[in-house]
Amino acid sequence: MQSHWAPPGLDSTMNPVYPLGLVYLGTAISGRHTVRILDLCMAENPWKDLSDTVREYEPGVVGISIRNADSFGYSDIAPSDCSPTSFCLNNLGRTLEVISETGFSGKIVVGGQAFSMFPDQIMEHSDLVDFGVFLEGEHTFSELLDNLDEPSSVKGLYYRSGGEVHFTGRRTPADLAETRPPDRSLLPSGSYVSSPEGIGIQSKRGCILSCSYCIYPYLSGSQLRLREPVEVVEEMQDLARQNIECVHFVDPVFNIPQGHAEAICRELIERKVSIKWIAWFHPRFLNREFIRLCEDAGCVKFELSPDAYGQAGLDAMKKQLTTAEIRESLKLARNLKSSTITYNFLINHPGETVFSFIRKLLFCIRIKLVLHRRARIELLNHIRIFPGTEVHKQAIQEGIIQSSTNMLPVCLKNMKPLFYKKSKSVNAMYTILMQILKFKNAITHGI
Ligand code: B12
Ligand code: SF4
Repeated sequence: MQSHWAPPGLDSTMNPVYPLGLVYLGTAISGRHTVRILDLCMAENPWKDLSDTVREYEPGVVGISIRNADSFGYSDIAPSDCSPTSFCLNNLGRTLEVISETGFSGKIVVGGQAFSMFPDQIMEHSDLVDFGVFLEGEHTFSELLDNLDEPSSVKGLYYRSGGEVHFTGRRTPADLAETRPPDRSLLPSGSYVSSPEGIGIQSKRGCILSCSYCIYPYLSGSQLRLREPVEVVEEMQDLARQNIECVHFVDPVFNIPQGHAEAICRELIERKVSIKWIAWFHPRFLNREFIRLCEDAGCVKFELSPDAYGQAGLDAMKKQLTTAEIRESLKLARNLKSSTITYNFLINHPGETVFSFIRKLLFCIRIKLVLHRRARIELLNHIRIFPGTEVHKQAIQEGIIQSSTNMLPVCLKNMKPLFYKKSKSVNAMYTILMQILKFKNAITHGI
């Protein structure tokens, strides 16, 4: 089950996304077990739906996917203390309560990215959680179902024994060739088609880069595990047959390795698959021919995350990117036929100075002047500090947080200090910028 995580419609970050991880998980156990997937993010009345489903279906095991730590964006701008932010621990508490009230007597298993980022805290939160699956779930969950009475033999698992939580140790990430492609009939994509984020599809797991703030290599490994391009395209072809218009590659970076991305594009073109797609790209590996190939294969949005503009910031965050390469990406983007490009930049990151902040703003203006509506810029994001990243260690050394700081808060007050904001001068400039934007907004909306 995908845990309910936010009041629907109250926050722009809440566009529902197809729970691909759950579908992979269901696929891994289907055939040997009866599977039913419930996405509480799509429910009008989530707690009632949960209660009704458990009563009706009487499962032996309930699996809860905890994807997001909270519903907050990466910026600390908008929310006031009464904004509708929700926190995964609060939602988990309510979820467990509702399940208990049905008289459920089976086992409860949690997993998902937020669980893997905060396993100890989540296990300690409530002893109603029997097991926690760390990182990828296909093999661990599957083995657990066969060994519910002997969990210590299952790698990658948190379990309880003698009143304490134990961890069986990390499991080596599986070869994707050993992982069955997602059987989407377990959760038809139909209700998600209106999501602007498209339906998720995965062509690889892992990222070989190690940007200092990023949690992806921790979550999906720092070695690449690739799916066969033909298999990926067959999945896209199936989705196209079901009238899915747009898919979103959930890969950390689509164009590393470039040959794999090219093979997918060529296969899509050869089979004349009519489906639009979105992906994240690394600017270093873009060139004119590759961009054309992607567009011909259906790419409608190129997402770039240069994050910094200026070499000191790029190096401080280990971006493996140069300012010249970012500028080059803009030149290349002039040739986009019909697709759009998104530039994501962070603010007040390691290595940021007032000078780099101003340069970044000017570059963003330049992007808009050159590309107009074909470009979208995400500029107001701060680094959210997550354990398991280099920035977490750096922030402790720099006194931004303490090693004892609780990184999984349950209220906004405790959440606000968890963003990396070192330079006071940049912060002051950022505040001025926010005031200008608010003023501009007020004028535009006549308030
Ligand atoms: C792609 C992606 C997106 C895309 C989704 C596109 C789409 N159409 O699917 C977009 C851009 C829309 C997006 C949005 C957001 N995202 Co996002 N996203 C990702 C990304 C890169 C991949 C997710 C994915 O699909 N993985 C592939 C599937 C197959 O793997 P999986 O979900 O991890 O599932 C496996 C395991 O987790 C486990 N598992 C999962 N559930 C369960 C349940 C049980 C019971 C068990 C046993 C195991 C298990 O088994 C699965 C199979 O191995 C991850 C980063 C990452 N590397 O994981 C961030 C990530 C999941 N996102 C994150 C966040 C925060 C968000 C947003 C809240 C951002 C925002 N403020 O707007 C929104 C929320 C959207 C929503 N409604 O939930 C965080 C979540 C954790 C956290 N920090 O809170 C991550 C980890 C990134 C980060 N920087 O921290 N996201
Ligand atoms: S930010 Fe992107 S390129 Fe850098 S480590 Fe994370 S996923 Fe990889």
